[in-house]
Amino acid sequence: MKYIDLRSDTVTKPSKAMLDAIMNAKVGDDVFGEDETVNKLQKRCAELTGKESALFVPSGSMGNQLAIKSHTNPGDEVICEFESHVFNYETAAPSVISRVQMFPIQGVNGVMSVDDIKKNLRTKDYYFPVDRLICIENTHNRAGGVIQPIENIKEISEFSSENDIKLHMDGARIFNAYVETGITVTEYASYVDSISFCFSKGLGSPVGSILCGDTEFIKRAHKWRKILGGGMRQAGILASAAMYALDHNIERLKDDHDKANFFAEQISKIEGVDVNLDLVQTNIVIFANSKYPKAEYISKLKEKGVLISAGSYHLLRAVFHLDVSMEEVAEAVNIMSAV
Ligand code: TLP
Repeated sequence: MKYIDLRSDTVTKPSKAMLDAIMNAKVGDDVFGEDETVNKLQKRCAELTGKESALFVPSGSMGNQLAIKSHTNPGDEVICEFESHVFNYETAAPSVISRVQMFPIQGVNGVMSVDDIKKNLRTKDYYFPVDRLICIENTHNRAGGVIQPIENIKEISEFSSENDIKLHMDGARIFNAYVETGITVTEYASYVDSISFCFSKGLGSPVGSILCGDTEFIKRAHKWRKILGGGMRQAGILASAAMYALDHNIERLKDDHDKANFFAEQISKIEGVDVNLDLVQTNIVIFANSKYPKAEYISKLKEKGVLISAGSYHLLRAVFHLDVSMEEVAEAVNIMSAV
């Protein structure tokens, strides 16, 4: 059966044109720093984010974990949002790799206010851990692709510099925020010490993410990438796909947002389906269905050819990407209505 796959924007397969770019990639051994395409990509991403340096990494998770490792010392504390990817979906890696304590703060739809952070900030008393890093996620996955308001980012940025705390942005889907708000990635990145983003989500590459920051930070991350076994040799094969994605697949993300909006509006009319349309800001739709238990509903839809994934708690998630057409989205809506 051909499925309409809405589980994630990670499920896309490289297009013919992207495969051609891969075939023509100039490669070398990146562990020796000799892969031309990786070097070009890193330079381009450093420029794009206005940072001194960038490091190509296999995954968004590794980008986040290298950021945490390179900003902190064991025993430090990292403030993050309660529903963040780094806290929920990275297998407690901060406690294993960086030996830090995560301090999750409940935000509103994925957005932590500076007041919430202030309230929870540790004093300098010796028995407290040191608050060394704050992580924010833009767009916020579990909240449903919610964009962090720029004023909020600015406030957290000012607060963190005043308190000598580093700020990392998990920008796995930062280009989704950009196409919607018009705020450039350079501007978003200017408020944080480090930013990571993924080529393998809406941008449609098969593998790869990037971590950007200052030179000393990236040097530490580079060493830790090697320690974690992330030295990738002829990684230009992957970097060429990432370059292609940056050239061709950014502006089209808006189409994915249109599909998400259409889907959300349509399913909101189905009895038993509950979706907050205000939170559908980019390419993710989080919704609830009161008619069936979650797992049963997912498997009923699968039987009819639609794949969706489980969101947090009782929630369900559908994600829109370049491998699903508007016609397929309409078809998915029809199937959901029938089910
Ligand atoms: N998100 C995946 C799953 O892990 C949930 C998805 O299907 O959405 N930051 C954010 C905000 C993410 O959404 C993800 C992946 C990552 C980091 C990690 O990226 P990868 O999967 O490349 O390690």
